[in-house]
Amino acid sequence: MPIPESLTAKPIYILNGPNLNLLGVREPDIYGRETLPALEMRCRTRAKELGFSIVFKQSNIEGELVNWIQEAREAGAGIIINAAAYTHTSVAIHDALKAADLPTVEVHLSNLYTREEFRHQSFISPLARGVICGFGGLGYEFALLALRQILDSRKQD
Ligand code: CA2
Repeated sequence: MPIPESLTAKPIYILNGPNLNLLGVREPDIYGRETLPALEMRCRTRAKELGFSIVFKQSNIEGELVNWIQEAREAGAGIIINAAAYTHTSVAIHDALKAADLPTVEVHLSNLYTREEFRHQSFISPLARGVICGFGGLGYEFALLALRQILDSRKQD
């Protein structure tokens, strides 16, 4: 019996950068009250509805994020990344995303453009298919929907 395509398809890697493990615990006025495990559950639910499996990771270590991007290059169908503060500093993450050459959506919980000027610069945006910021955890769901459309449109090509 053939295995359904949704079970064989490669996962979407959802990667989260430094301090996002503190979500819901500190600074709720900026980042909301949703914890990272709750955000992961929200992503899993939405991903399942869209026929995706996900790999959901968080690290405070730049090199670990680079390693997961390299893993996604081999094993993933797309990347959703909130690189947190590394967004504004990391040439290493930029280079890894360039090498991965996968459809990538950059997500931020807060609206970067209502915040300090240093948050207006991103090393990731030039490599992303799109950028979503300011919608809290809902932005991750928007990103999954965007990747569904991008990957489906590729299948028809
Ligand atoms: O808005 C976002 O998602 C950010 O990527 C969050 C980063 C920030 O450096 C970016 O400029 C925008 C910071 C993540 C820190 O998360 C915390 C969560 C709760 C308490 C403290 C920090």
